[in-house]
Amino acid sequence: MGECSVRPIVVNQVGYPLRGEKLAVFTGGSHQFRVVEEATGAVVLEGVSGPARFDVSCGATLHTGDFSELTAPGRYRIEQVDGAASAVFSLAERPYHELQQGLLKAFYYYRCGVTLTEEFAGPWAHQACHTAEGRVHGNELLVQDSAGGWHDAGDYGKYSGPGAKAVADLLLAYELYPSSFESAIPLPESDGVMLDVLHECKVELDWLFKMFDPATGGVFHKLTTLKFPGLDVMPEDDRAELYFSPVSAAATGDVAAVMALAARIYEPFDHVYAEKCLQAALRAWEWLERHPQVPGFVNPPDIVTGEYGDAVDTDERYWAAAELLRTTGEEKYHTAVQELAQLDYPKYSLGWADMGGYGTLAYLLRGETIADAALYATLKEGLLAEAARLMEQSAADGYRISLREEDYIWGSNMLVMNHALLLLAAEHVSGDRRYAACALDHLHYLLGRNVLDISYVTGFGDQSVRHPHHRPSVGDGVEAPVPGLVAGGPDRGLHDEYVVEHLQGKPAAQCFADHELSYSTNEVTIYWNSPAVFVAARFNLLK
Ligand code: G3I
Ligand code: 9MR
Ligand code: ZN
Repeated sequence: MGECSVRPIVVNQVGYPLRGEKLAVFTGGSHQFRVVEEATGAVVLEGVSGPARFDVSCGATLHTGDFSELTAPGRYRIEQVDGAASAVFSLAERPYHELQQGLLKAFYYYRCGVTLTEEFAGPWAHQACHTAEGRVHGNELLVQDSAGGWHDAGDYGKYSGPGAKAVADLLLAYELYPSSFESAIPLPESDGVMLDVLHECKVELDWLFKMFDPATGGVFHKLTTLKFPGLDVMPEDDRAELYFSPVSAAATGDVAAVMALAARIYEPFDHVYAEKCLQAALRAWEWLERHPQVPGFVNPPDIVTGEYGDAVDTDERYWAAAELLRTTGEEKYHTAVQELAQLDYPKYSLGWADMGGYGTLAYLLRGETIADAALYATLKEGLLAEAARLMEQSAADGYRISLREEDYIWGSNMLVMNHALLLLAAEHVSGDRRYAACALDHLHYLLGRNVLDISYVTGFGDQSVRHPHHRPSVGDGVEAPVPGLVAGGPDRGLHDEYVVEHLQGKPAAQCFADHELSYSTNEVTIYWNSPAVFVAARFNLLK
């Protein structure tokens, strides 16, 4: 495959709930359309799409057709007289249930250090990987246990900050929508007592404990080999030496925050574990206090794996303070939040570099009655203003999402899902359901209602990503990619050789290639999956 082209009729390929708005987007000249039952070819609805307009990000003239009137469960496609047809999609009760399960199961496939057994991984089973101890870079006589956690992405690096973002999204999803997580995935740990989402997050938290520098209490930025292995190397065959990169303030702040969050979430199930998380959070916080000003992380010269450089660490400190406040109730963290909130950095952004949004959410979710009234009001207004901006941008967009042309960056699908998460947070604090409707439009985009007619989630949708830049999917000899993985999506910066050669001059939203060589558009990561789990959890119960 590789290059993807503009398609005449696009829908959410997974489908739509029986009730509520159902829209398809058209690029052809004709405005007449009909909905056809897949099995019988029977026309079940005829309609006319609205006025056409040109969309700059997509480089196409678009119009929207409404088929909300159709409410009978089934499998359908949309057709036009000139022969154009959409992907097949379902109308069903709870159409996003399996999707949510699959997006969460993806984290099992990302597990490192354990055998993925056939019982749980099917054809994607593989041997345990990366079980060796890691060397502390710069102090190479020091070696320590480094096993476990999740691989970051299509590469096998493990990075503290991105890992913390992924866990935070999953724990917040559980906190806001616990009943969406009731069915077992299942996982090897499924026990009917603690939900699988919490079992899965424990995998990463257990590894994050190992990322502490025993000497200082700071958190190592990452654990990787010196360079990336070849694209077809299976995880268990990647046996190069593993190195802990130096401690960074960003990683230490992120881990302080996520450990404080975890301490709260796990307390009802396992007091000892919750206490261990809290002690880790306190350790990391103390490091931050002792290091008020430190330069941002840069890769040591001999390490060329993902850098995740982040020069600004006030947002991570703010998030850590807000989570510690929420978990312990101690006044000193309230003072820290109040001070850090005065500084200038994005307060409604959800990472991986700009984590301030999580601090804001922690403060707002803690509750109004115990908050500093002025700060609470400022942050709530700010959140709703940002949500309003996203709604406005979405209303002006041909596919109803909030990305501006310049937002089609490396990992643009993370922005799509982060924005949806933020809209849902706005719904949560305001009770206004219009934010959720806009968030759902973002899910429709991810699952195929986009200019390329592609579902960016492997294994979900009639025309989903088939060739992700994901080493196990390339190396395992199985035709289908590992399922449930969210691809990065269009990146107008054309950041790899494949897209430089094939996509010159394309409009922003078309700068995507379903090709295994395109690491800047078609890689997958844990922190692109995690906000998608949050969004799917909100809509899992829709009928
Ligand atoms: O923020 C700027 C924005 O202001 C500017 O307008 C825009 C123009 O290109 O760039 C934005 O920065 C981009 C940044 O991501 C935003 O998050 C950079 O161009 C872009 O190069 C950078 O890409 C990161 C990429 O690593 C390269 O460093 C991705 O976010 C990040 O997700 C990705 O992470 C990799 C890891 O290194 C290794 N593991 C896989 C993972 C996913 O590909
Ligand atoms: O394969 C690597 C991918 O997993 C990383 O996310 C990406 C980050 O920059 O880098 C990829 O490796 C490429 C390297 O950066 C440049 N040379 C080609 C490599 C891919 O084959
Ligand atoms: Zn591994």
